[in-house]
Amino acid sequence: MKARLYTIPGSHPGVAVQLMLAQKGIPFKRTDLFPVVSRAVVRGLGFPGPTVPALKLDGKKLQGSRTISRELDRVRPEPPLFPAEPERRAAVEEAERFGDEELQHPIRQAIWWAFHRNKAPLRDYSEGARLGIPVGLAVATAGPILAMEVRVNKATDENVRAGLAKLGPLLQKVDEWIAAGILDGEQLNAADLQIGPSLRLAMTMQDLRPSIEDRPAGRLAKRVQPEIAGDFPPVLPPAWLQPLRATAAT
Ligand SMILES: N[C@@H](CCC(=O)N[C@@H](CS)C(=O)NCC(=O)O)C(=O)O
Repeated sequence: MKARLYTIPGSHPGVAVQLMLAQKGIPFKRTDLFPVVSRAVVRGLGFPGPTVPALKLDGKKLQGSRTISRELDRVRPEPPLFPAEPERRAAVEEAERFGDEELQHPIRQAIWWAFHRNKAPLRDYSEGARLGIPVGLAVATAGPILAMEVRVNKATDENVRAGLAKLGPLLQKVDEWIAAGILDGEQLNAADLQIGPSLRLAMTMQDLRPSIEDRPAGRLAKRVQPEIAGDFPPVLPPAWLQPLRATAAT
């Protein structure tokens, strides 16, 4: 099987797909793209949309972490990413959808907002990235890209603050799914692999880590992705973190 993954360094759904491929035992090559530039590249390669993760699998063009998880189960059924029993499968699909549609984006917005305020930590986050230019140069010239990321992701003060206010209830939901055995079972499923990297990325932010790491959701994230590059010193206004800290404490 021939697989090439197109991703952006640090992309949480990009990590999810790398973990899926690893779990399936499918060797793959990885092309790291510059954020923003990635949009034109991915379209130029013939994928239908502008985002990563995008995967060429035996010539077939797959885009989006949820499309990819399904296709991987189709072409390489073992070990499965989804349970066979219909009710359990529906529960895992719902948790995976939640990870994609509800959890991914507030974290994406918070991290781009943070990089736009302080680009110094980009160097650590870029560890292991293969961008074709020295990381120092990439970081030094990142300003316009960061401004565009804030724009395309609508990472305004208002939206980031609102997203952070929702994070407590989202974590609660993940904890409940773990308690119900839908997540964090013996074998990691598509929802674990979708949700884990989002929470792991959030935990690189010192502002968020204490509210996540000591709860079931945080332990799942570390199980799914034990290592991650990057560490963001405090950057978010404390008032924005207040709702998360209040829910995490209860
Ligand atoms: N929800 C999609 C992710 C789509 C998405 O927004 N991807 C981001 C990276 S995490 C992207 O391609 N951004 C383009 C850019 O940053 O310019 C999935 O799970 O596949």
